This record gives sequence, C-alpha cells and structure tokens, in this order.
Amino acid sequence: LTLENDLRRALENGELEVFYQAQVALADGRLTGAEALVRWRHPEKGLVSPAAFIPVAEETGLIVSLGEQVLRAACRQLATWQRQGLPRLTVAVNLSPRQFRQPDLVDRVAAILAETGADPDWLELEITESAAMQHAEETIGALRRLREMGVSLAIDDFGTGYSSLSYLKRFPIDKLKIDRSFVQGVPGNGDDAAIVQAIIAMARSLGLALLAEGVESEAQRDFLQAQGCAVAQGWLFGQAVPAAAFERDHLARH
Ligand code: G
Ligand code: G
Ligand code: MN
Ligand code: NA
Repeated sequence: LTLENDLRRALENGELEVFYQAQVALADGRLTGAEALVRWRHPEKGLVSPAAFIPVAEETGLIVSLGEQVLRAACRQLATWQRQGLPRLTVAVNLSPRQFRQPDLVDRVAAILAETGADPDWLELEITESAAMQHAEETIGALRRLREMGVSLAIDDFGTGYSSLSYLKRFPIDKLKIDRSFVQGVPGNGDDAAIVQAIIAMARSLGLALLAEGVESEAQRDFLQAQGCAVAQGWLFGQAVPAAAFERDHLARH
C-alpha cells in the first residue's frame, strides 16, 4: 500500500524518467533503434528498478497512466531526434497487458503521436507474447489499426509464452524479440542454442525481423550473428541510460 501511494505521488510529481538502451546491427555495430525503459527517481530511495514497481502498477491499474507518461516522453524524444535530422531509428516502448486491453488504446496512441509530432514510422510498440495470445481476436484488430497508422509492432520476451506457429502467422507484427533467458545460455547450452535457432528459423519463414535481447558477451554476439540474427540489444552494446547520455554514447556517430 505504501508503494502504491508512493507510486501515485511519483506519477503526479513527474518522478518517472525514461532511459534508452541501444539496439544495434551485428554486422557493423550501427545503431538501429532504442528501447525506452522507465526508471523511478525516488526522492529518498534513489533510482528504483521497474522490476520493483511495474508489478504493483499493473495490479493497481496505475500502469495505464504510467504507460502513457512513458509513451508521451518517448514520443517527445523521438520527435526531437527527428527534428535534428538523424537517420531513422526506431524507439521501442513497452505496452503492459493491462494497457493493451484498453478499448481506446489505439485512439490514445494516435492522440499522443499528434500531440508530440512524432513520426509513427519511428515508433515501435512491444507487447509480450502472453498478452498478445490472450484475447487473440481483439488483439489482432488493435494491432492492425496501429500498423495502419504506421507504428511497428514487436513481440517481447519471445519464446517464454506458448504461441503456436499458426497464431503467430495471423498476427500483424513486424518483429520478434528473443528473450534474454535463451540468449544467456548460448553458445554453450545446447537446449538454449536449439531454441534460439528454432526462433530464428521461425522468424525467417514468417518474414519477421528479429532482435536478440540481453547480449552480454562477444561469444553470444558471434553465435547470434552466425545463426542469422541481425540485430541485438544488451550490456555488450550499452545499458539503458538517460537521453543525454544516449545521445553522447550512441547518436554522436549515428
Ligand atoms: O529496465 P529493466 O530495466 O530493469 O526493466 C525491467 C522490466 O520492466 C522489463 O521487463 C521491462 O520490460 C519492464 N519495463 C521497463 N519499462 C517499462 C515501461 O515503460 N512499461 C512497461 N509496461 N514495462 C516496462
Ligand atoms: O522485459 P524487457 O525486455 O522489456 O526489459 C529489458 C530488461 O532487460 C531491462 O530490465 C533491462 O535493464 C534488462 N537488460 C538489458 N540488457 C541486459 C543484459 O545484457 N543483460 C541482462 N541480464 N539484462 C539486461
Ligand atoms: Mn521490452
Ligand atoms: Na524482454
């Protein structure tokens, strides 16, 4: 309850901040995009990890307003990067299952794009596999409308849910993000390597883009690249950092 009240206050006082983590092409290290990841700058506790408050936000429904704040901040940021004349990059924003179930989600996204002047071509929304697979019919409708607006769509934490190939084929999505729990095990763990190879083959046969999450070592990077995964994100390329640091570390040469 304390956390809930604290979080409510944080939302009102603008204590939430959006960090950005680089996504890079493995072939040449070129920046392809950034994932927006929320952080809470708590007045006493310092920087609080989303792992500590996203679940509470989800249970209490605060996630809806939190998610909108993050989306608005990320769209403002991407509009700024556009105006600076940078080559296109995608800014990926996480949508929680609860946000995704809002009947007016598509209108809310459209309103935020209009308000911030962000180009929808630069925005990617991430939904988790389990959120997508529940209420599949409604999901497909919402995804289709988002895509018609020019927003691209990625399935986050892919491999941890239970999507069947036939379902996946019907979903109007652009990208699969291979969950970091599998990436962690490659190249040494045979099961993880087999799962990663299967996901890569699946994405290829369905014509979907791929991104591997949680890449921490050169051995992981080399394995992924050799198997045909072209884009990755992880500590090897940089942690999530505030926008100013992201610009300095990743955009100066972009
Ligand atoms: O950023 P890591 O930095 O610690 O994030 C932990 C978890 O919180 C991840 O599962 C990530 O997807 C989730 N997360 C981070 N930012 C957001 C956000 O803005 N919205 C939602 N729904 N989840 C987020
Ligand atoms: O669930 P989602 O994929 O949206 O969240 C990304 C989460 O992964 C964040 O908590 C982020 O801090 C974390 N993360 C990003 N890169 C790495 C990495 O290389 N290794 C590990 N262990 N975690 C990472
Ligand atoms: Mn994500
Ligand atoms: Na993930």
